[in-house]
Amino acid sequence: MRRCCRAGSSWLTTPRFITNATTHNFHPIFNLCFHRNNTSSPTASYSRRWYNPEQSRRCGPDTVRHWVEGDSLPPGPHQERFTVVSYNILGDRNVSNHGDLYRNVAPTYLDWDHRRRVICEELLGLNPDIICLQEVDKYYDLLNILEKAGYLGSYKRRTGGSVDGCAMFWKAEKFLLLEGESIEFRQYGLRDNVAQLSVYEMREAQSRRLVVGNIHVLYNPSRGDVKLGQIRFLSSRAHILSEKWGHVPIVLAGDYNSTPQSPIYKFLTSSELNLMLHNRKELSGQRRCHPSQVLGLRREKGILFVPMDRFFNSRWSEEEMNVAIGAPKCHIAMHPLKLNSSYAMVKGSLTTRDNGGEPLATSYHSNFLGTVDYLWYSDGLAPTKVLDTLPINVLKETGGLPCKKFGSDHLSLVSEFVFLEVEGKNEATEDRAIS
Ligand code: KL2
Repeated sequence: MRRCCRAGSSWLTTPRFITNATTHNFHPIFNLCFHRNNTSSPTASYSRRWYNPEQSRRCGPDTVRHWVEGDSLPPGPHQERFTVVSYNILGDRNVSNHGDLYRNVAPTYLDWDHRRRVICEELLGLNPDIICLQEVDKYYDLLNILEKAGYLGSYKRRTGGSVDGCAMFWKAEKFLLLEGESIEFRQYGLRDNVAQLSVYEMREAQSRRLVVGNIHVLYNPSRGDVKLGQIRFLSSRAHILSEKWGHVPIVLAGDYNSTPQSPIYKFLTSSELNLMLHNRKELSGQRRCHPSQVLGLRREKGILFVPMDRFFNSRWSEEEMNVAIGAPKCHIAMHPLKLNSSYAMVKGSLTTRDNGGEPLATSYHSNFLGTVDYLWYSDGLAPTKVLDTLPINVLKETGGLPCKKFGSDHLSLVSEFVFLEVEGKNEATEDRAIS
């Protein structure tokens, strides 16, 4: 099956509704092309769009995003599905604090009123069941709009001087909030970042419960120890909530400020990391994502010296080890979850993904072009489709985000998940846990 819809100029204001024959549901799809997963050969529609300079001149870069379906699922009814968005929407305050990152962006595209409209139109067009946002500093602006579309919301502001935080919204008719908690990492000596955790129950299938986490990990590229500590702590809290509510599956959304090539990514996927094998200043991979490096305009500096650099900088202080691992005299950081990344598991076009299947870029501004956003999920769930990101060349043509169609310097990540039958697991017990 392959369906494509051409984006009209009014793609955001007039969502299209396309039947998804696999699920027998109607999914509102805007500015999207729908096709089956095919990693080896990008579809004709990709190349037709891509190599048409006329079109590019008339309409600007072709910023159409495509739904990609996952491979076949294990046997089961697969009835209970839900969609999750993770989106760093770029705080209004951060636009002014880091103006040099957006010097290529027209001032109108940086204006909050414009960005709020574009971001909300995108979210409403996607019509997701759960929305996890980061860098939210105008929560009530968003709540006002999303409430009218049937969402409830929760917000956790960062500690310290920052005015932004994390926000979660969920469709009230689809999910009941059983329990919500927020994490202030400052309480554990892990800086001023915050995270949220919510436990939901599907209203139409009360045996289906779900833990959803939302985090904006510390930015500082040199402080991989703190990033590890924050991620470890979030996983551990998510695990506790999952056990408490009947061993329920978990989705962890967010901006992890770490790239797919980084040791921190490895930590997330393999649940452990031997810190002695890594330069503590290179745990996040952020330093290798300057647009000029990624676009091949500049040769990577000091590439010959990387091994020596790694050797000399790999010494960790006891305090840094403690921050990363949370236990003294131990070199292995661990977290209790078995996680997969939904984009890595639903392969997209070769033009949008790296060798591991992760997007080539989820964020683009003057100092960064790469991937830091993820939708992680645990056993008991499978991603059935994702909204593909954009090819690097298309992002390059925008000159930098935000742009006319995208209201942030990040792209939204969107995945549909299905509950899987796991024997004796994720079936909530008769008597609910008491919160
Ligand atoms: O990388 V981000 O953008 O997830 O998109 O998270 C942080 C950065 C966000 C919140 O701290 O502000 C951005 N250079 C570039 N960007 C920065 C810097 C910086 N020095 N400090 C914060 N941010």
